[in-house]
Amino acid sequence: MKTSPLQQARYQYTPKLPGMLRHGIDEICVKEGKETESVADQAKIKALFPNTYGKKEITFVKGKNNNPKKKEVVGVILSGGQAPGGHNVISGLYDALKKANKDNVLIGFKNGPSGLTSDDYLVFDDEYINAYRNTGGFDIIGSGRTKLETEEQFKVAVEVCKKHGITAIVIIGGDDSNTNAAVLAEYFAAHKAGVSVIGCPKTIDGDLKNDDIECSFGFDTATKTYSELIGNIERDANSAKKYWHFIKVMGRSASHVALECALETQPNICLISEEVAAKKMSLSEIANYIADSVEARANNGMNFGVAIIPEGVVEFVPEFRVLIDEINELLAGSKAEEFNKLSSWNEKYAFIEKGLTKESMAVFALLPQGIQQQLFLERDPHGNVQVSLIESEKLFSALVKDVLEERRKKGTYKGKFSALHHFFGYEGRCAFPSNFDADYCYSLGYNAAMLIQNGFNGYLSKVSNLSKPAEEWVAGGMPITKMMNIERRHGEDKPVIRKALVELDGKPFKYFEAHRKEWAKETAYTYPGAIQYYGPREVCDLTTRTLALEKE
Ligand code: FBP
Repeated sequence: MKTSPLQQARYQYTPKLPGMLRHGIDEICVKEGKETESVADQAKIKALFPNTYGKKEITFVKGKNNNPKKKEVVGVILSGGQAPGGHNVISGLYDALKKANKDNVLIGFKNGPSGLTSDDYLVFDDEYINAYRNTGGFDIIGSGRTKLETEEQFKVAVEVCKKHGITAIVIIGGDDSNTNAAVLAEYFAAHKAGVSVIGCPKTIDGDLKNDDIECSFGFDTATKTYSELIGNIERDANSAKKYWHFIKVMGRSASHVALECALETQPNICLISEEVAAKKMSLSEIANYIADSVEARANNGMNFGVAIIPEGVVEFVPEFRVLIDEINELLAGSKAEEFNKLSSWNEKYAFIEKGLTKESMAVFALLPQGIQQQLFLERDPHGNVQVSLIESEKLFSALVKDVLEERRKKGTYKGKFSALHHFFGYEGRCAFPSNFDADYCYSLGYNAAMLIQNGFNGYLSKVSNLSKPAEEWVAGGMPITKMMNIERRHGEDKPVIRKALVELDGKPFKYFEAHRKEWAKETAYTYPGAIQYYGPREVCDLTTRTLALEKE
């Protein structure tokens, strides 16, 4: 395989471990903390996880490791969307396993959780691992979104584990995948399968975090990649002085990515979905809010700007949520066929007009035709609207244009408005991991091996104190059940890891809130530039602004 000079150089990079994990494996022992309780619904979660609930949080400290050195055969799975650093979790896990006992085996199940149930695997060796160290992507074994959640799947998993002599499974995934990891851990314990399950917190969305998990891996690199691009666009905007750029950034639901990019680049506008929901903002209120910035800047001769739009925002606009629910209802079952038989958009529009409530029709009528059609034509296998495909960057620029036209007619707005659109998502998910993610991920994997070696089950690999240099990081583990509560999912009460949305009273949002008025009017752009892998520590090992502010 042909490799680039950077890739060659990255192969040689030695990820930094937390100080405590730098000791020999025989010199690291477990310090037990308090017994844990789930964040809510304690009685219900305890009843659902009788074997794994309430275990103690643990930290690794210097001391004699008295664990018998039994041979470990570990299976690893990458689950869900790609996030920079996944390869390093696997290489950290591999190195620690081999360091503990050269006969230990690491098996990679291919293409996500389905690799376990279909027993599609490979066995790692030095040569294979070395070709992926410190690189982005999940192509080392592939990823997938199959969920491991049914009794049938668990039974097959037990058989596959038996066949390979597997003693532990490591699941690298987001909140859903780690919820399923906890359920699998409980199943293995209840059935005395002799297999433990350890999770690792992954997602560029940054929404798997809580009192124990300071951030999910991949968020650092992905937001740095988007921020570089946004900064470059800001500089272009400030050079050409003729475009407003509407930039949608990934983040399926929470707005952590958008907020972090805003803190890094100081754009004129950044919408935060959680605020939109809290203030119950309507589409036209949002459009007017953006138009105010366009107008204020135009009045100062600046017919250009940058607006960041979080991917999930439309679902947080209450009237839009109702519209989507009504559309899903309108096309449920056989009604979809009736709709699909209509040949022209005019006929379809009349069908829609008849089926929606007056309020939702008013919202629908506001939308540009392209978006209206998207809502009805691109549907998921269950027939529901695919909200993530809605081009919200185009939606908001079209709505802003309409508002500005109205203002022009009234004579209050005299500027020019020319919009360009971008969507940054896949560009960041497989970037070469920043030094932070390379170190953090390697540490998570290495630490997962330590948890396995010490016999823990149903734990999330935990590395904390992340705003400090790596030598001060703290390694340990937290029972996944501690992060769980009961939520309504698909009409059923389910135990799930609580998703972290942007906290409107948290320091990152407060900082943004304190500055955004000025940023909306002035050109206060900052240009973060490309991720630096080599050079001074204060440039190369920077954490996100979000983490820095949260830990201030
Ligand atoms: P995970 O939560 O699985 O990490 O994935 C997050 C994400 O990257 C979102 O930001 C985005 O909405 C989604 O995945 C895209 O998914 P897909 O890769 O299936 O298109």
